[in-house]
Amino acid sequence: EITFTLEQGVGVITLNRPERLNSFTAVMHAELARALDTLEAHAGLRGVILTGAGRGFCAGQDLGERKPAEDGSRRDLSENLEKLYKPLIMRLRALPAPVVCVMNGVAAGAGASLVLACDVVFAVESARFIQAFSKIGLLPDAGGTWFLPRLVGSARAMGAALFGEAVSARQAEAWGLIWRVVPDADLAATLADVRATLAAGPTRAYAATKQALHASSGNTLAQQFDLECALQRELGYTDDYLEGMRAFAQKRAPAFGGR
Ligand code: LHQ
Repeated sequence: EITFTLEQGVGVITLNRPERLNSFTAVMHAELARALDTLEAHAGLRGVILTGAGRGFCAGQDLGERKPAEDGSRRDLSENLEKLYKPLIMRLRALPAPVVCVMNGVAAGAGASLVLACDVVFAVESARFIQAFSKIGLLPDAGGTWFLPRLVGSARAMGAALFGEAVSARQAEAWGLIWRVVPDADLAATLADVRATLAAGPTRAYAATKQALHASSGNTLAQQFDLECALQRELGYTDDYLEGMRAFAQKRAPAFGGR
């Protein structure tokens, strides 16, 4: 239910259940977990791209798999969240390389949370975000209540989460929920550009940047200085820093090897 390639250090995960807008099933979760095993074990990892097949990115949990019991019985929803969604989101956040979402269409429910867990998000102009949870009597999960207020502030987070109205890609960009909107026609080109950028990037610097920016929301300024010192010390010894400085002096583009 996904396709996964790993070339030149860049993993591309494509959610692939287009007829159900790539909504999550247990099978899809298992396949994503296997892809993450591979990505985590790859010493030369330089980036990951997440996208979807068809007109949607991800419509959240497959509601067919979680059918409300017609007989009125209730169920524990936390198990799925703890065993499937939490590891997925936490593992993507912890990867020592940027995870870039190239959002090809609508993201709803846990699908929206997945997008927000990515380090950088490009979205086609026709894409929308829907905090669909309240419409089925739930709260935003899969990290949604953590990501949303940090990205857009509590007023917008509350409005979006409580009322569940669609947020357009343009609005999401204006709010700072995503990095950039691209024309629908540029989807494939955006994916190719991101792939080339990640494959040729200063991978160690990217990893340190990701780590530091993620750590900042729980740190004081003094703690963040300590982290910057520790990480910059390491980067000062990398091949890529040497190459970056040489390229600057020689007025040419750097050729980073990711080391
Ligand atoms: C779907 C789905 C879907 C199955 C579209 N499932 N088939 C929840 C519970 C438990 C534990 C843990 O966490 C969670 C977290 C969650 O993610 S809760 C939120 C779940 N997601 C939603 O409530 C979103 C449901 N989908 C929608 O509201 C719409 O499909 C959106 C607004 C995403 C897109 O609308 P349209 O562009 O009009 O497409 P559509 O509704 O016609 O969908 C196309 C097909 O995909 C359709 O099937 P059909 O047989 O009629 O062609 C939908 O039934 C199916 N589909 N989402 N989540």
